[in-house]
Amino acid sequence: NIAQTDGFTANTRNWLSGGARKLLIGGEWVEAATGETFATFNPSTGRELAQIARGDARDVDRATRAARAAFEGEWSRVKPYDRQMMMLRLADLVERHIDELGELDTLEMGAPIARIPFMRRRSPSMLRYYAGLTTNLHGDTVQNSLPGQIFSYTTREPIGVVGAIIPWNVPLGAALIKLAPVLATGCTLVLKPAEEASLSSLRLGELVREAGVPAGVVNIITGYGAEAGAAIAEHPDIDKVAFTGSTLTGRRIVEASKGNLKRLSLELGGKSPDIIFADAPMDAAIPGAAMAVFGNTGQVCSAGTRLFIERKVFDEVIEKILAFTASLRVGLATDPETQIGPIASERQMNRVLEYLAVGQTEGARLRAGGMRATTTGLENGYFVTPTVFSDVRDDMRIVQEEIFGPVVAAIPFDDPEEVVRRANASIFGLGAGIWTTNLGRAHRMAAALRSGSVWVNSYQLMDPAMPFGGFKQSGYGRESGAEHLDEFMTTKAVWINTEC
Ligand code: TXE
Repeated sequence: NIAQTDGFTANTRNWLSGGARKLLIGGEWVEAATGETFATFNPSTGRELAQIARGDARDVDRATRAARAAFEGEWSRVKPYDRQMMMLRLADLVERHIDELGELDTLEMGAPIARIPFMRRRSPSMLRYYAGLTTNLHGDTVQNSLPGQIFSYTTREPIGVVGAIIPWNVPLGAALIKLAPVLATGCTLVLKPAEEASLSSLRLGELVREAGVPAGVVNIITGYGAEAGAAIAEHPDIDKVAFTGSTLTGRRIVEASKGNLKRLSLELGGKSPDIIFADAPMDAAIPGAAMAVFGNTGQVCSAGTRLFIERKVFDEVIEKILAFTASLRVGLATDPETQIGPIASERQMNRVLEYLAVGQTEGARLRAGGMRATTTGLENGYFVTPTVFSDVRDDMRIVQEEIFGPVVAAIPFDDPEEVVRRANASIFGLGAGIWTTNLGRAHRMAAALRSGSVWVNSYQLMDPAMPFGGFKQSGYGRESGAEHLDEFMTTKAVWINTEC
């Protein structure tokens, strides 16, 4: 395994050779209660990468007790200013160690190594943005209409112990987007990374301790969804669950969390429309629309998977999209030239391959890709060639269901009202793209599309200061932006009779 990491930082090589990775509970790295571990794999090669502790309900319970004790103890007395300082220290550590963190995501999830410069800016910025808000959290003094001298004010308090269950498609980013508001608001955390991609979360856990965050504030339980994840959703002493993942699992979490009526935020799946009008700035629209779905090998919840193209330019745009797609370099995630890495796991690759078969059975016309890539050097990894379908119907499964792979369905349309209706005809509502040089139309479309984010002449732009989340079955609650903090806080109303 170490040979695969040639060219990587010495820290990554040493860290990976450090034996089975443990759970972080109450500031200590400990084995799972059962002593069991599970294997995680490098999707570029199919080879085992590491053994990781297989946490279950008992470990979640231990972690929740540690998180509760920290919430009620030392952490509750840490001033917002000092939490801010810890977050800024952590942001510096994340920036300093971004090569290692990025390399772990490359090795374990298949994110192309070329992504690291982007991560270097984005990852610490999430912590820094919320650090900035930490000292600005406050309630209000409120005028009331009661007789007498009654003074009323509100305070905003941390909700308590947060369980965060995250997916494997953007491992470090998903961990940071949950961790930053937890630290900012003074909550404590039980984090469960996805079983396919736990390593960068575990390395982040070490940096959290190095930044001086007290023991028990951040606990990390690795393990399977049905064991560790379900135990978090059910646990009676967890106050809130922040979940990112499939709509199916989100629904299970809603059911499992009913026992203590946990607060929930759900960032779920999508089947986002990306709409190219005939007057689009084509030089930007062609690569933009292709990467809107092929970026991160299609494993993005807001990927632009339904590509609507105005009929009069349909053939021309498709030809250009096909040419751009053919130019994309599919390769090992560790190769700096790679643009499209592997699918993150064998399970996910098989799911994508099944959809490719379904698309052809349903009668869609395959224009590019459509198969596992098995060229020399890639044959043991989980590679799928970027795939373009045309001649689809709106009711086909490949047009309605989230595939979560590099697969786009191209669909002609004739007028704006029609495309709005068809774009909105989905159970999901996460992202949407519009490519046009008509400013008025851009605004009209942005208003009419039922989705949490709309990108005009761009796609997938994200920033810690802008909210991200879904309409309809893409979930509820927003991540990023100042309102994300509301999800982690609760309001107390205080009444003082000042006549006594
Ligand atoms: O997701 P899951 P999977 C979609 C995508 C993909 C499909 C399946 O369409 O093809 O989901 O992927 C944990 N109680 N997305 O199976 O199950 C699990 O351990 C509590 C979209 O990987 O949602 C992991 O940590 N937790 C998505 C996390 O949930 C449970 C990103 C996500 O896994 C659990 C990923 C349970 N019963 C997949 N079962 C997005 N919106 O970005 C599993 N988990």
